[in-house]
Amino acid sequence: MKAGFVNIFGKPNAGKSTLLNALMGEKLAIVSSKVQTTRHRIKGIRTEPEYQIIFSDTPGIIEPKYKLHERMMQAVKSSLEDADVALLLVDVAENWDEADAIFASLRLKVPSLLVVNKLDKATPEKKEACFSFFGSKAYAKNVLGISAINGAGLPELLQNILHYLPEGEPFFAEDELTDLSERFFVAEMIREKIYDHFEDEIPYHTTVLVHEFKQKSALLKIGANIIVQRETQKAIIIGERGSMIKKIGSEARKDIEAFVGQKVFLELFVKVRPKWRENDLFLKEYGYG
Ligand SMILES: Nc1nc2c(ncn2[C@@H]2O[C@H](COP(=O)(O)OP(=O)(O)OP(=O)(O)O)[C@@H](O)[C@H]2O)c(=O)[nH]1
Ligand SMILES: [Mg+2]
Repeated sequence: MKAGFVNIFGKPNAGKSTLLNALMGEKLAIVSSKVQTTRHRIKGIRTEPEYQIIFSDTPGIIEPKYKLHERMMQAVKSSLEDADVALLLVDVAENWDEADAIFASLRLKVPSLLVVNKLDKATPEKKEACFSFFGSKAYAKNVLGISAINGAGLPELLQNILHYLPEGEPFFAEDELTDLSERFFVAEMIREKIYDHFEDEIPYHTTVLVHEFKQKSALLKIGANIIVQRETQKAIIIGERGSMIKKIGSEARKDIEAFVGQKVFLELFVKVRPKWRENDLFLKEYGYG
């Protein structure tokens, strides 16, 4: 039996969450076309007869600008500490030198695989150039190409991971999929809709906290607060006569119902908490502990 932690690192938007979901065959992590979507370490546990891999999605690596960012980078740090195998993910279309500088700075001591993503939209020449750029880097045992969005290259990636995965007994029961709560995933599904529908600073000034999660006969009642920093942002999220919050609520409710497998009554509120991203108490309350 092989068992271990395989942690995914990369710049924002490289496709780390998309890759976690593809490796799990299940949507655990939210995805968006905007940078800095993931804020926590998200574990996905895959148990097969011959192995157990605990994959971790992590926030995109950035230079912290406020306390929320610092917490996000702590999630990256914790994932650096317990990795058995590291996946260094790069978008074939991003700036390779920047990615290289970040990967080199991680000073990984565990076997690391350089994974080039989004090959579905790269020319063969671009792909070759990227492979030869990263092929000469000392931190990578191997360079592999994938498309996380359509699954191309994933069987080979898994083969490579298993090659470097240590022997050992499983860490989790075989029916465990993750270590995070249903409440966490519900909050994330709501947050994903905010990334989908709002531009500029809104997604970055927002967080979501589930405060009620109760079975009421045939219905699961969920209450959640959408936290913003300013009154103007609250007005934008609510929209004209409540149109935007209604849209977010009904889209999120559909995802949540599919996730919990039952009918959900979802109630959303918007709360203004000035500078919550800089406030230790708020950050703790909102799950950025
Ligand atoms: N064309 C293409 N797009 C992809 C692929 N993988 C991911 N994407 C897109 O890239 C964008 C970012 O994907 P995410 O999975 O959210 O990226 P991430 O690395 O988790 O980003 P952060 O959480 O912000 O660090 C989304 O629009 C994805 O649909 C791929 O293989 N091909
Ligand atoms: Mg992500």
